[in-house]
This record gives sequence, C-alpha cells and structure tokens, in this order.
Amino acid sequence: MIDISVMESVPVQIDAVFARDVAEGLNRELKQLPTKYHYDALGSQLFEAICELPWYSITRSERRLLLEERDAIISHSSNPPAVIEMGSGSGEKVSILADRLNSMGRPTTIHLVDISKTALELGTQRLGRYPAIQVVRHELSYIEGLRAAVGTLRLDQPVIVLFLGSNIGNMNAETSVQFLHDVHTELRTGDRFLLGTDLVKPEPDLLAAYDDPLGVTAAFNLNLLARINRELDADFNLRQFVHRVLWNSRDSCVESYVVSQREQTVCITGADCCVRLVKGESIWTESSFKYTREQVRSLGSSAGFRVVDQWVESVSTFALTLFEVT
Ligand code: AVI
Repeated sequence: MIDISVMESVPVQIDAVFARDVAEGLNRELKQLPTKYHYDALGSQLFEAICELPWYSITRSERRLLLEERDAIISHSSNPPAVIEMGSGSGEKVSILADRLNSMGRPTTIHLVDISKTALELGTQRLGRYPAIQVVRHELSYIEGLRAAVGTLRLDQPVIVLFLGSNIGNMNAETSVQFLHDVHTELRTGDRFLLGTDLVKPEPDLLAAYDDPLGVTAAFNLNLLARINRELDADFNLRQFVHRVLWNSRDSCVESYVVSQREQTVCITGADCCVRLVKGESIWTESSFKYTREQVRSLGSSAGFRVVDQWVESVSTFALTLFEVT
C-alpha cells in the first residue's frame, strides 16, 4: 500500500493491485474493468438489494430449490457431511442446509470461504443460532479456502462443497472449466459438489434482470466508477456515464457496460494514468453467462465429476446440479 494525500487531512490508501488492474483495463483497446471490484461495502449492499428485486430471480429460485431438495443434498451418507461454501457472502443460502442439519441433530462443521471479512462475520453470526453447527471461516480466495478447509477434514468425513448463486456465470468459458478442474483436484473420492447456475431464458427477462426499472443494477454498476474515485483518487463524473446491458446470444451471456455520454478525459491519480473516452464508448464491467441444463452437466463431467442429480426451478429456470468425485 502506498500512502498518498488527496486533501491535507484525508489520506487515501492506494491498493497497488487495484490501481494496476484499473490502469491495465482502461488502457486496452476495448476498455474493461475487473468484475470483482464491484464488491466494496456499498457494492455488496447494492448486490443484496438486487437479490430482492422482482426482476432478478436467481436468489429466490435457488432458495426455493435448496429448501425443497435439502434432504437429498445432505443425506447421502450415514455420517453428517461437513459443508464448505465458496463465496459464502452473508451465509443466507448455507443456513438453509444448516437449519436442517441442526434440526436433525446431526452435529457438523460448516466452512465459510470468502475474501470479505465482513461477509464472514455476517455468515458466522447467522449460523451462530444453530447449536449443532461449528463454523470455521477462511478469509481466502475460492480455491485456497477450499484447500484449507479440506485440509482440516478427517479422511472418513464426507463433504459437500457449495458454489451457488450462479457465481460461475461471471467466469468465461475457459476460466470456468479451469475452476471446476481445480475444485475437482482439491476433493477426495466420494466428495460432492453442488453448483448453482442460471439457465438461458427469454431475452426480455434477462435484460430486465440486469437493467431493472428501479435502477438498482445501474447503481451497482456505476458504483464501480465511484469506488475508483474514492479509492484511487480519480475524477469520473458519474453523471456522464450510463449503465448498459446487452444479450450476447453467440456466447450466451448478458454483458454489462458503463458508457461514456460525451467525449471526456478521466484521470486516475492513484493509478498514475489518464484515459480519453469518445462519446458512446463502452467500458466492459461484467458478463453473466447463462447455460442449458446439458451444458452444466457436461461442464462438470469435463472436469472429471459424475452427475448425481439435477434439480430445475421451472418458473424462472435455474438449476442446482449435484456432482460427485468418483
Ligand atoms: C454475482 N453474480 C452471479 C451476479 C450475476 O448475476 O452475474 C452479479 C450481478 N450483476 C448484476 N446483477 C447481479
């Protein structure tokens, strides 16, 4: 961290990796900003709000499926499984399984993996109401956290790893295949992996989910520029950018952008660069991939998993797919 001062009394801590990623992305021919930087404190709250919007169905569909299928998900062995959730956020989804394990009187451990300390604290608090559940937190990236959690398990203890919320949808085809390979490598024979994926649906539904009429998703996206202003001492004028989404049917993803409303130059002092944007120029910020049921199954199979079961929520088309290491 380098310490600079924007105003005499307000020092700004510059995260060198964030600064480098922003400079690198904005200096590309097709400008882009890494998706993961949406999630500062305000961005995480805006995302929680998105999950409650009537147009964004992922969270509700997944919650319904987890409630309906939790017995099938957790009762494949006589020993209660340890649960590891990668990207646990506030722990809301894993608590659906915790609630069941607790009421069945099956004491076990739930490992929460997240890079956000705040998220881990929220998750621990939420799971604290279940006396049969011991919580272990891992403030690490997905795979590092998974490795750390698996490293604590007894050899005979079954485990179920969760990767929910269609988080995989924010990875491109190449990265998602590599990611599932990495998950598979960390697990042992008999271990299970539950993957939540949003499925392809009509284009108007997808566009409304990512460009809601209340403007919450627009705020979530534009907050990325506000974060760069705050943390990297930049001068994006948020009123000169708009949120735009499009459905890319060839790659099967919703693409999100912030689009410059006029010709302008933006300086990011903390990243030591200025960038020029023409009127109508887009900065890519996120892709949200949508799958068919078959694509999800073959994604897991190509990483070496066996498909155990797949449950589909038919109203808004969302899938939970359960895989096993053979
Ligand atoms: C976290 N992720 C799966 C969300 C998605 O659907 O791509 C992030 C999001 N972006 C806009 N709305 C929700």
